[in-house]
Amino acid sequence: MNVPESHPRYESLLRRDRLIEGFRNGIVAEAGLIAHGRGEALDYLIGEKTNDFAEEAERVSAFQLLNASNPIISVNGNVAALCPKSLIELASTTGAALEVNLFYRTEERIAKIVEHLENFGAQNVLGAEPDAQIPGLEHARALCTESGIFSADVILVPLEDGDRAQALRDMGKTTIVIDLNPLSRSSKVASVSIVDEVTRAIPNVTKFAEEIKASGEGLSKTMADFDNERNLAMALEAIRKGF
Ligand code: PTJ
Repeated sequence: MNVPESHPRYESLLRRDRLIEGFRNGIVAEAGLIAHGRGEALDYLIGEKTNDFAEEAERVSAFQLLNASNPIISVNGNVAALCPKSLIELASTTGAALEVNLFYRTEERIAKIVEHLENFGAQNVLGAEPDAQIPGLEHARALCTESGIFSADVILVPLEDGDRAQALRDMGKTTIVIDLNPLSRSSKVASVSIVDEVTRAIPNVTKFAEEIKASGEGLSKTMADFDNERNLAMALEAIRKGF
């Protein structure tokens, strides 16, 4: 990209560039470009920064992932293109496994995303050989692995579609959704909704997980007090008021 780092929209332009490149390399779905545009508009409205409500949700998410017995990070085309390194860092800090799981599923795209993550140093990426199904969804979107998403107790699903987010909740899992839209069905059905841009949110969750591990904190007051509905209401209020 020929835009200097001093450009006021550098970060945003870099994200676009990564998605376009991901699309050309067969990682990002066509609809992924559209989905990102919607996210950009909402990010603009929350000031293109991590707000207090998002930080609170990110901290709670770090607790949830660290306290899980089988934490999983679900990876789609957009997230793989936008922040592969941060995904791997979060997985290694929290002991979570990465599983590629796509809305617009093709075996070819799954293989490319697995390879892309491996090129950034990921190991044992799940998803290419599904052997289980999420109940309540039609065939392709239901496919997952038994040792990964199917048996996960805590699952991070960035940019998830509402149906699957609901189906995962119905399985009794703790779901953490990252979505800039506080009104999306995914945000509404999640146990913890992070209303923040995914490239900011994932490193923040890692940072909080590192802090929690270093301090040896147990179940903190932050977690006990967390109310997802109230947190979403604060995000909506921030969008309404403008920044
Ligand atoms: O790679 P696939 O096949 O799994 O497909 C991925 C997409 C994202 C195309 C698919 O899941 C999809 O169509 O998603 P939706 O239903 O458009 O929802 C995407 C949500 O994520 C929207 O509410 C967007 O506002 C939000 N969003 C988009 N980009 C970002 C984002 N949230 C946080 N950070 C972003 N960068």
